Amino acid sequence: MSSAYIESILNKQYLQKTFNELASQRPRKSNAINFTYGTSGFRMDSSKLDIPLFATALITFLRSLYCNKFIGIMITASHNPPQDNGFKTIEPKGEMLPHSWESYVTSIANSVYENEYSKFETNMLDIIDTIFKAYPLEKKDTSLRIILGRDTRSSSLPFANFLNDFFTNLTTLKTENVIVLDYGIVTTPQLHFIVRKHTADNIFEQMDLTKEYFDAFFIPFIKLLSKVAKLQSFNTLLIDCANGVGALQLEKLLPLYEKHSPQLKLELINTNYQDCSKLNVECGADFVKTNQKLPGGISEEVANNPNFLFCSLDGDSDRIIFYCLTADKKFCLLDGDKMATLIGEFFIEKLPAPLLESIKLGIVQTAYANGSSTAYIKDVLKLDARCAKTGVKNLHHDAVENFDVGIYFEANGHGTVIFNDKFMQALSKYKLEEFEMFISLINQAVGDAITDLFIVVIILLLLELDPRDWFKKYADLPNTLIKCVVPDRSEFETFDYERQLSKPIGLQEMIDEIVNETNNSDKKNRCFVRASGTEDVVRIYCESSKQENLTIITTKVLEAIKQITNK
Ligand code: G16
Repeated sequence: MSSAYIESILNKQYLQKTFNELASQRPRKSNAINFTYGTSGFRMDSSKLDIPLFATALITFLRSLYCNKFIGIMITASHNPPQDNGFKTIEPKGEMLPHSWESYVTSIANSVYENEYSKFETNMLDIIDTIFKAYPLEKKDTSLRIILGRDTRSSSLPFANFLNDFFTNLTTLKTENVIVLDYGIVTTPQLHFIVRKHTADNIFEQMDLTKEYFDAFFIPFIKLLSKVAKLQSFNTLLIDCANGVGALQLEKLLPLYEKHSPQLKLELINTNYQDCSKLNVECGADFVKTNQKLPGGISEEVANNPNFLFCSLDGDSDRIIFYCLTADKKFCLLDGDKMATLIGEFFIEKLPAPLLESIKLGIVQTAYANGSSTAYIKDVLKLDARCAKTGVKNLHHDAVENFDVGIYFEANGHGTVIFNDKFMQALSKYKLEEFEMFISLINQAVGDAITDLFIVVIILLLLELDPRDWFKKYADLPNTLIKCVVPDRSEFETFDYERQLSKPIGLQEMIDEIVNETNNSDKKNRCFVRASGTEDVVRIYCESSKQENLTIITTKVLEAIKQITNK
């Protein structure tokens, strides 16, 4: 395939018309922004997303032709505020866009700035040439296969309409070779599942795959629940849906769940997904993790009821955070680190020793993992703990490359478990029916709040573990995560898995000095700064064995950032 071939199947008039419409609005909408396909695709205020949308559509078009398979686009800004939105593409097997293609889509977005269509077209064809030189492929029969999904934001439907229109009109391929399936409002993990399913089963038309998604994970969940003799520590799980798509999907699931008369009650709060202005506001996984407190919508009576366990989903239901209160009302955060260690412990407890010895089982975290969790993994669980850059795609790759069973979680509650054929073959030699059913609860494609919910609940119930005892497994070092608005976050460059800055020059030395000056003999102070890939801020993470050090360190680091960026 070559740029000449792509050129021959483009409806140039349509492309030019669309480009000109963008160009006419450009000064108003996308004033001098340097676009980057970041941690989770493009993400920013929805009013500025016109060019990223166009670039995402073009790269998806190319990727679909290149793979000759379905490629998905999810329209969501997940944990971000309601006015934001974003796009990320989903590969045929449910993975994220390959790293090298991220730079192509970034180049396309930034090249739209040339005001003339002819310059843009030359630039785009150059990029296409670069792509197909790097990925040579000869194909005669190409087809465009796209799957769309979106969250509940008010801007999501207009974006989906644009994409439907764009793909239908962009090419001169025969109609039967252009398939655009719009799955409407779905969670991000559901869209990953749907794309994977279309690819695996060669399905070319739209089907009720959200039902299949639920069946795949929900049926083993119900079966495992029925094996629990009697609920010991909690009898109700209260799910904060962040007023997002999780509410819509779980509201469909709840009547099915109740038909099985389960002992464990599931209750939903923050379910107002119809009012987009409420999405993630004072609720949801990010709110609970960052503020380390209960979300809105929980009465004091419920909060103090020892029979309740709580959890919060995020805006597109790919992350989850658990929590509970102690008898003296202490807030116990059960975050991604706690989930990773719980799952690790469950594998260790349930797998026979010879099997465990024959496989590589380990945990992948990021720089945000609490130091106590990493120490617990290494010293108590005796497992390998690895660090990857922020973004589940990075953790996923690391887990696949290094482990037969890789448990990966970001502290913010985003993660899952992957296992390879070697593990599955080894497992099949033992007759561990219950464990096999347990692993079928796991969505290996991507971090998924709903399946993670099933996993954690089943582990707690099968181990008869009280959530408060889960919390006590290790004590988190006091920590804080704050945001800082800077003139240009792209000036912040990191190395060492984002634990250190190489730019702006001099800032890392200042941070080191601040951290050292308050360090106790245990040397547990830690602080790092990195540019967010999803919000226009830099993030400052700090932990220490002394709570009072956190404010001292972050105040000084904020001053240092101000000093350096205002130079
Ligand atoms: C996304 C990514 C996560 C990442 C988070 C914050 O989450 O999927 O892996 O941890 O953004 O990233 P950053 O610190 O770069 O802004 P979500 O749930 O918003 O899609």
